[in-house]
Amino acid sequence: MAVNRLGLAALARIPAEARPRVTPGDAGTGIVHIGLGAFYRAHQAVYTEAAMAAAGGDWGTVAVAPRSRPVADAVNAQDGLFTVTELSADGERTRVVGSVNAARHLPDDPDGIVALLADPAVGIVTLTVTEKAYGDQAAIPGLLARGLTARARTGAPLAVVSCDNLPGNGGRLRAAVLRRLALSDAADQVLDWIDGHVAFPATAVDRIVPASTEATYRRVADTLGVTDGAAVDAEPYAQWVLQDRFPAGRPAWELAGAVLTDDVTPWEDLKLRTLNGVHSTLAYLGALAGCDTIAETLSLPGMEATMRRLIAEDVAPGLTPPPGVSAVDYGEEVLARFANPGIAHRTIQIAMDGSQKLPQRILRTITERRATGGRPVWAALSVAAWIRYTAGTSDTGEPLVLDDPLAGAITDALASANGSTAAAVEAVFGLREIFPAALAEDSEVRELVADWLGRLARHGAADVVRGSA
Ligand code: CS2
Repeated sequence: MAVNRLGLAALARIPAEARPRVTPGDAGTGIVHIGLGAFYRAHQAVYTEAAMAAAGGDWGTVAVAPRSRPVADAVNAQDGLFTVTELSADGERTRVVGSVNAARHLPDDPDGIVALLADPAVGIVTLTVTEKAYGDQAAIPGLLARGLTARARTGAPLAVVSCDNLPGNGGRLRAAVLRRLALSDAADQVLDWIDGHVAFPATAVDRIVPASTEATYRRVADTLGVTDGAAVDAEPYAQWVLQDRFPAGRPAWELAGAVLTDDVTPWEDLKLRTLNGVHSTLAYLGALAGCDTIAETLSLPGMEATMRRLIAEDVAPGLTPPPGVSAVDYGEEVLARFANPGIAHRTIQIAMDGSQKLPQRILRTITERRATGGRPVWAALSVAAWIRYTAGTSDTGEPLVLDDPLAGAITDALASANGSTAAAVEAVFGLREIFPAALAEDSEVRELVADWLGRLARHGAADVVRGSA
């Protein structure tokens, strides 16, 4: 039987419970999203669809792919539609999401995207562009600077919403855009207008969404009888906490389960340091031990106990979680989510861009522990695993790819150490873009990390973890 492509015409043949919750294309475009990756499709696109289903509003999305063209082409060939499959021990559930009106490929028409950012019908710009897109060399703040300059002429207010895993993500994005405007000699009127009319709310986002694989696409074809070139897999869990600053209005995301609040900080600290901190630690230890996925890594003897100690002894003491939430209970929930047998989240995917992730995920935990005189033993293991990972060889001698914007600097630092663990730690800690001076000069931390690094080199990650907790 020929399998048809997903699209408006195919919806009638799809079971009713798997169809979009809104009539696709009915809502006018009120949101521009930048970053058409798997995470966006399984997170913000789903929340916005649910919000429109509950309360309406012209909050259809034009989603922009900054680099990759195939996903934009697939979404357009499918009338904006794509599927999300929730996977868990209880089985799988696939459904079509209908909140995206169209996709655009940024390099094809940057001026068109600038015009879209200036369109007064658009009230919100959301972004999932990863940690490294906030630096001064990155293109996205420049694009936003151009868009806001054009928009200032219309005077229409806007919310620009970072959905990346960075602390104070809204403020960081604002600062990056303003730096770009300063370089371009922006008129004072533009800066004043941004001050009064453009909000950069902070957010904390959460859903485990691995990169799609052949299995993802095959599953959709098998269950719905259509092909979907933009299909994604996700865990059932999702969370979105947003600072409620939307000068041009917003979808009723709270009706979709989002938390709208004044202060996102306790949520983002809890999530970044617990979930993402443990995630990165598992990614480096697992990749060293030859594990392909996070779930496989977590099943190594002693691994769960080690992660529990990392959470309870190093992460939790320095956190002020949101009222009524316990960091240790949250950590248990995180470990259960990581064990989800349906989610094949690859260790090397999470290991990517460590230099951009370590500071907020692990180093802040170390700094907090040291501030009260504690010994961050388990967080030091995490740093040691990262250093050993960056050296490029797994415990079984397989090559490990260092996909990181600071790869050159890290590799040079390690080469200068000539194989000595203490020298390696000292050289890597000298990278000021990653390690703040106070932490880098803390000899107790250096010794802890060097000790773990030596043990990892001698015994391998699996044996070190088996014998440690
Ligand atoms: C992961 C995150 O890739 C990574 O670094 O830690 O993408 C993680 O899956 C999400 O933040 C979960 O919300």
